[in-house]
Amino acid sequence: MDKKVRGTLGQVHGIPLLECIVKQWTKVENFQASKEDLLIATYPKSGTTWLQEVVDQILNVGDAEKCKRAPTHVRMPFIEMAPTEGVPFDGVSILDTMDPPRVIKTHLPIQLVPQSFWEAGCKVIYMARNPKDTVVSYYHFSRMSMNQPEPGSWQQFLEKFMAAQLGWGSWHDHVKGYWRERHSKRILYVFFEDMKEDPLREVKRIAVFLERQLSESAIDCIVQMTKFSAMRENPMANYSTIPDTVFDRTSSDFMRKGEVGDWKNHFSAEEDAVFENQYHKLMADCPIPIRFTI
Ligand code: PPS
Repeated sequence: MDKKVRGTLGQVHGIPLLECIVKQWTKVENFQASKEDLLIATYPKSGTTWLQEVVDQILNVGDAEKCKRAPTHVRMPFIEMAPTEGVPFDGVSILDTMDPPRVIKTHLPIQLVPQSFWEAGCKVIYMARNPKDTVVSYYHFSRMSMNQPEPGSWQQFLEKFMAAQLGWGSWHDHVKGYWRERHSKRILYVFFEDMKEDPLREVKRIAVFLERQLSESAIDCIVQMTKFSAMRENPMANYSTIPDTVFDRTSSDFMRKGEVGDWKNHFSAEEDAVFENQYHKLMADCPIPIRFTI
C-alpha cells in the first residue's frame, strides 16, 4: 500500500477541525436546512453510524432492502466533510442534490452547527458515549483512517484528547453543549450505553421522537438489523466501500468491537486516575448520567 499523506488540523472559532473542513467552512456555515431535515449529532466515535442506521431503518419501517440502497455516507451525508480520496464529494454538495427530508450527520459542537438548522426548528438526535470508550475508538480509528492526523502512541493520543486538541475539540464541552440545549431546542439525547443495554427501549424512544408508529415486529426487525454483528456484515453500513488507501484495514476495522468497557483494556491505572480527576472537574457544572460500564 502506498504511504498516504495524513490529514492535518486547522481551527474554526477555536475548535480544531480537519484542515480540509476549515478550507470550505463558509460553505458549511451557509448551508440551508429545511424544517423537515433531521440532524444526527455526535462527538466522533460515539456510535454515529449505529444511530444513523437505526434512524434510516425507522424512517423506512424496517425495510432492509431500502436501507441497503447506498452506503451510510450517501444516504445520510456528513455535512462538514470535505472531498477526500475515499469520498470525492463534500457533504454540502451531496445534500444540495437531495430533497428534504434529509438525514444529516455532523460532529460539530453545538455552537458551530449552521444557524439555519435552529432557524428552521429542525429535530436533532444527539448520541453521547462515555469518553473512555470514545477515546479508545478514536485512537484505533486514527490509526486506520489516513484522513486523520497521525495518532502517535496511545499515551500521546490520550493526552491530546484530554487537552481538547483532537479534531472536533473537547469531548466535555461537546456533550455539555447539546445537553444544556436539549429542552430549549428539539434535541433527543441518547446514550450509546443505553442502546447497548436495551436497544428495543431506545429504538422505540427514537421512533416516538420521529413520530413514527411501528409494529412490534418492525421494531424487533430493526433491533436485529442494527446489531453490531449485522451491521459489520452489511457493506452499506460498515464503510467497506471506502478504499483501503484511505481506511487501512490492516491497522483496525471501522466496525471494531462496539462494546462498552473496552477502555479497561487500554487505560493504565495511572491514566485512569488522571482522567477521572479531570472528568469530575470538567463535568461538575453539568452532571450528565454517563456510564462507563453497563
Ligand atoms: S464516526 O467515524 O465518528 O462516525 O464513528 P462512529 O460511528 O461514531 O463510531 C464508531 C464506533 O461505533 C461502533 N459501532 C457500534 N457499536 C455497537 N453496535 C453497533 N451496531 C455499532 N455500529 C458501530 C464501532 O464499532 C465503533 O466503536 P469501537 O469501540 O471502535 O468498536
